[in-house]
Amino acid sequence: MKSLSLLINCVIVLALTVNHDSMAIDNFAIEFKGDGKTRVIAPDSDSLDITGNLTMEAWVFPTATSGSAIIVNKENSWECALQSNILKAAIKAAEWAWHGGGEVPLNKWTFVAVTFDKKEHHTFVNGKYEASRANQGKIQPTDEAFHVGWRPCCNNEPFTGIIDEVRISNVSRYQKNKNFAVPNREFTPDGNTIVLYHFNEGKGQKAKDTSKFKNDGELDGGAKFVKSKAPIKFAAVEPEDKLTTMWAQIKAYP
Ligand SMILES: [Ca+2]
Ligand SMILES: [Ca+2]
Repeated sequence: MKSLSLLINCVIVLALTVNHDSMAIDNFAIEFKGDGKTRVIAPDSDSLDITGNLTMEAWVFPTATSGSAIIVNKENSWECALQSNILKAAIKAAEWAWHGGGEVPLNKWTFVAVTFDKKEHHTFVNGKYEASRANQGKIQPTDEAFHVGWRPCCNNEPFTGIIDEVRISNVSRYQKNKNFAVPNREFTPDGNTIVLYHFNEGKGQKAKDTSKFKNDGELDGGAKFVKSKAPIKFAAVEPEDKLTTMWAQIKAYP
């Protein structure tokens, strides 16, 4: 009996291993044409009405310089963009104006982050602290939709290039004057994650939000999935992951 159960275990483990390999999903991202139509859009929601601490992050691969190329936008509330290749943000607290710092080159993958702590907003490029701007108070919430690569204002300030791994959080994840290690894996959602798009669907029109708030996006105006070469591995296997759970069950098998 013991050798039989051992054999069964081996077969199950082999099956899981094969299954896991065949799941070898490709990494995808979204390509934006910069034509004023291409966007990812998610409807307004209570969770998107962030009024306190905030972090906006993404991997970006711009292919053209423009006066303003939106990365993420919640109009009249918070947004960040590349303006002549410089990372900037506008957050509607004491002021609604573009400020920032940190150069983002064309045709390279760069990790950009903006944080707000109700006193200032801060920009970070590839984990390096770049600039701060005083902007006291709470952020004004709006009923506007959430967008990637586009804004419903100002000739849309469209992004040209590829964007991957968009995360919006209601916490300030990085601090003024402090650098941090560039993430080498996809993020996993935590309690402060409001939006997390891996964009790994690869086809169709839906961008699934892996946060608990389900701010799913829709690809619109010709936005399309393309293979991503952003230098990140897939998210670490989470404890609640099915494979891990099954593995624990197998190990518990007498
Ligand atoms: Ca709202
Ligand atoms: Ca991706």
